[in-house]
Amino acid sequence: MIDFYYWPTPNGHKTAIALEEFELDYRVKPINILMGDQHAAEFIAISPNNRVPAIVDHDGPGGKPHTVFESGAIFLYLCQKTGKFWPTDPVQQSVVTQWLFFQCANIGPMFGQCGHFRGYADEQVPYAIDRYSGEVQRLYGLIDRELATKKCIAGDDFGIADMTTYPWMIDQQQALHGVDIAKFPNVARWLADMEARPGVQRGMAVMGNDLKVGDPTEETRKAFFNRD
Ligand SMILES: N[C@@H](CCC(=O)N[C@@H](CS)C(=O)NCC(=O)O)C(=O)O
Repeated sequence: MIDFYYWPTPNGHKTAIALEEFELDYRVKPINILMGDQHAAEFIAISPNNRVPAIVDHDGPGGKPHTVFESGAIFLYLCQKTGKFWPTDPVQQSVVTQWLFFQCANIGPMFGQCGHFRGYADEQVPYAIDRYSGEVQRLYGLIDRELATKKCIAGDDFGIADMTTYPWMIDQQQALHGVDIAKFPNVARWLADMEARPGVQRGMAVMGNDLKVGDPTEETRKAFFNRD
């Protein structure tokens, strides 16, 4: 059994999709990041960077519990644990790893900052909005070019690069990031393929798609934006 420390954000969704696609038994431990749960000492003991997602695998290596934070590390751990979505060919392993790291190091941080400055920041900062919106457009263009010749991000087979990237590009995120999907037809085709997968649908439905459960106070809001 895996304890899954989760909130319905893109990084949370992608890991929920993985747990479904890998067909693993898990139970959800909600961490309401808008109410400050990520700053609780018990959670920091599991996720030192006070971010979701994190997992505790009670059937870890050697039969002992094992904790993993950082979504990319969680994905590699699940591949190693199960052998699923992990190609046997070392070249393809390297390709998959590149696109996994690409998502964690580029799509996540840039899209995240774009969403912050466009949708959540208290003040409008035109330089930041332009900077991150431009990066999002560039990254959409990059993925659109890749998907012109491949069915999925790391090749023709669905895999962890698709699971990690998909929740960052759903309609709700496109609206937040100011993306016109008509400009990226290969991404649009791939999104439709992802949406058709039952594992993706189940992962996205784990806690729905609403970040806001409870009423954040000024104090929890400050904690969320790290101004405390
Ligand atoms: N590099 C981390 C990023 C995780 C992350 O940024 N999680 C966000 C939700 S998508 C979070 O927990 N935010 C809480 C906060 O900012 O206080 C990963 O890939 O796991």
